[in-house]
Amino acid sequence: MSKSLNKIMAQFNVNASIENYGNGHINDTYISKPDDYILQRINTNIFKNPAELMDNIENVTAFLRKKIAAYGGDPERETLTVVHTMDNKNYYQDGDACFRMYKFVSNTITIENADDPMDMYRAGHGFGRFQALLDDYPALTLHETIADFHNTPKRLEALEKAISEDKVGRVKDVVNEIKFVLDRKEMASTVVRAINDGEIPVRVTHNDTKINNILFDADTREAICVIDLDTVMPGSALYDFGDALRIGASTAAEDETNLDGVHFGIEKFKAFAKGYLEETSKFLTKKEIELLAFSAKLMTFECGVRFLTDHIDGDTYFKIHRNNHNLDRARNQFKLVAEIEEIEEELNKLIYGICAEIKLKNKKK
Ligand code: ADP
Ligand code: GN1
Ligand code: MG
Repeated sequence: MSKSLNKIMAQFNVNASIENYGNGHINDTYISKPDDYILQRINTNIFKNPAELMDNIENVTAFLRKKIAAYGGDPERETLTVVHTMDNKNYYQDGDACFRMYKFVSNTITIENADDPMDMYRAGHGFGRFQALLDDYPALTLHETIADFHNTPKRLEALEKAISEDKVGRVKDVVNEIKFVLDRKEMASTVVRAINDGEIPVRVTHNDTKINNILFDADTREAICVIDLDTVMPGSALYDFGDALRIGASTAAEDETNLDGVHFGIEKFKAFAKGYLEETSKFLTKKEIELLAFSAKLMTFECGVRFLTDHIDGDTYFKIHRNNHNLDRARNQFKLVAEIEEIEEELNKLIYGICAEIKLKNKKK
């Protein structure tokens, strides 16, 4: 592979060949051969302060490592390990480019789209445990790596700005999608308002809980390690719960264009919620529980808004692999939002049913 990447690897004292890896939309990921290390080029157009970002990751993984050791887990497999450069830095800067390295967590798989609700149950445990382990981490000591990341009203403002600028002349082709968003403008502020009013707490959250951001054990399929920690910041548990269901509960990929095949799977929602609540119901507040089902709708909506904005802006943020890729993604997300609207009450009942079951089980113990 590229000679210059080999030079970068050498900065981390690793001499190996290297290949492209992973399906992320933001960073460039490579794997060493033999597969002992992951090298990533941090997307510094998006993450403007790599030093602060790596500071967050080092601190959070160090905290997790202690907790994992305390419960008898394996810190080498259950959280990421940052590899330092030869001069003991946690990333290497080569001109404008920034690279970091992690130990490769072996014998694991990633799942792009869960077909089996049991995988969603395990994912729910994975992200729920992550939240639980970080429950006593001092949230406000973390840097905000992307300002207002899940501030949905601000995401709408960005869309409105993109529409008014219409930089690449695409607005005329997306009037239906724009209308879909503007018709739902009111719900956008629900979580931000609840945080500002002190109705729901600020917690340490992951903020990008796509199912492919968990490593599952290749043999047992247990969710063992939460990865992609760039957006770990102060946030709301609702962001993590909702965002995980956005693709996790869908019957199709995020960019599926045949919308007849894109549905919000209730069984997968239920399975994820059960796993997540088994880890978190003891500390989530009443208001958070009340908004869990809503958060799946909100986070799917927000991501659709971001894809639509990027399409209108000329595809400058998310990696695209074909024409109209961001528009396809946006339409896919809006199809899911429309479906969740139809079943939101049912989803709420499922949440309360699961909470009651967990309470009963804990009483019997
Ligand atoms: P992005 O921000 O671009 O999504 P990720 O950090 O999620 O990048 O990494 C992309 C993919 O690389 C993941 O989905 C996973 O398959 C793989 N990966 C990342 N880190 C590790 C690791 N430490 N061990 C094993 N696989 C990893
Ligand atoms: C990006 O990095 P990745 O592919 O896990 C994005 C998320 C979006 C997601 C949509 C930093 O996640 O917020 O929900 O794409 N990450 C960032 O698939 O913007
Ligand atoms: Mg990722």
